[in-house]
Amino acid sequence: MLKTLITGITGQDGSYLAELLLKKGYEVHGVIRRSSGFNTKRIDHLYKDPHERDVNLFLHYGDMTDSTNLIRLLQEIQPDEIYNLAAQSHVKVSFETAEYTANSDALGTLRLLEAIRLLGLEKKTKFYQASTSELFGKVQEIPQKETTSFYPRSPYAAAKLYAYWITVNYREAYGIFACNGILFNHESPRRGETFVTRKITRAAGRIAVGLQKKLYLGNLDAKRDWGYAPDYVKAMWMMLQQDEPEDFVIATGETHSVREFVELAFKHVGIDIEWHGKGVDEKGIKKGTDEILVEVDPRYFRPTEVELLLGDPTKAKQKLGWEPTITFEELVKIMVESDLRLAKYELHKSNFKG
Ligand code: NDP
Ligand code: GDR
Repeated sequence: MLKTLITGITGQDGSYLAELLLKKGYEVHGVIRRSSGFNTKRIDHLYKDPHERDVNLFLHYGDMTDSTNLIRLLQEIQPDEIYNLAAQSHVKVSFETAEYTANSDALGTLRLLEAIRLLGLEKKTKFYQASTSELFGKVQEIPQKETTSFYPRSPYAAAKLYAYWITVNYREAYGIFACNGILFNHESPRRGETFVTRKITRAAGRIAVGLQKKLYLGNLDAKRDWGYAPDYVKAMWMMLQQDEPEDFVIATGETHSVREFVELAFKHVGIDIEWHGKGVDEKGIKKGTDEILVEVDPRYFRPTEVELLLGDPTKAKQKLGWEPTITFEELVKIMVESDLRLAKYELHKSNFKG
């Protein structure tokens, strides 16, 4: 039975990847962080009591900032594949926590690669690095592909740039089967609630049932190539099944603005939005009324912004046979429907409390 270690298993991608690998018959090990609250809600449905039979999912406490912990985990598990998904992954937050972001996202990747070397696992353990379209940052070329030059625009992207290159370097220097998946934005009902897509679909659901009045957003003009997370974790696995380790862009090849996402999400709950004003004064108004549902709040602006991301997934299609299965319209619908159900449940709970 193949063994895999997933860092960041409690995150959006980690949870979908764990599902995929368990279905494929892997023994899955995941790193979780100690927290004073519950942080395993995305994987609770996969977890079985270790005393039961046929248990294939094992969780271990750890942290990307703790070298000895990572070394010990690799020594115990001897994984055939590592998926390094753990990261402080919020771009705006990285401006506030730049040093911590570099420690976990950049040095954390180095720590794992060094652990592979130290334990002599170079020929056994394949390594996937969660690289990002944020590496492209300030537009150099459209669409962005594997050969497009990088121009990071945040502490997060700069940390991920180091992680990208150290992964390439350890592949070239020590022959480790290591791949960078340069993944463009991918979303789902499990997306963290402070990323823009989920923030919008949560608000659409809550406004529709009367639990919220307004949605405050930052830059409405930003454009992203948004795909569906379960499609993207499949690509991660496919990369590690190749004969040779390589880096791949994973994207849909379509780009849409935050404004378009808002319009479509609200349409799904029966609300037509009309835009009035410009820049920080722009407002999204419910058609046929004077009800302001969306306002711009500059606190959500970033000191340096990535204005436009559009990926070219041709290499992934040709070499991996990977293609996205969910369109932008379908993605918005999946997320809104899920968040509308959640809002109705919240409403029911609040009525019940009286
Ligand atoms: P999430 O933010 O949903 O999940 C991040 C995961 O990393 C969580 O499990 C989190 O644990 C864990 N984590 C954070 N810091 C540490 C640390 N210091 N030590 C151990 N674990 C830590 O991210 P996604 O699932 O969306 O993304 C997965 C990876 O892919 C990330 O590396 C992200 O940067 C990258 N990426 C994401 C894209 C996207 O659009 N989603 C696109 C391209 C790249 P906890 O639950 O305890 O917070
Ligand atoms: P991003 O995702 O920065 O692309 O990083 P996010 O959803 O945070 O922002 C996308 C764009 O929307 C604009 N925006 C807002 N963003 C947030 N979070 N909140 C707002 O209120 C808001 N209003 C407008 C942002 O300015 C930005 O332009 C995600 C993360 O998953 C990274 O880890 C990953 O590497 C990249 O995607 C690819």
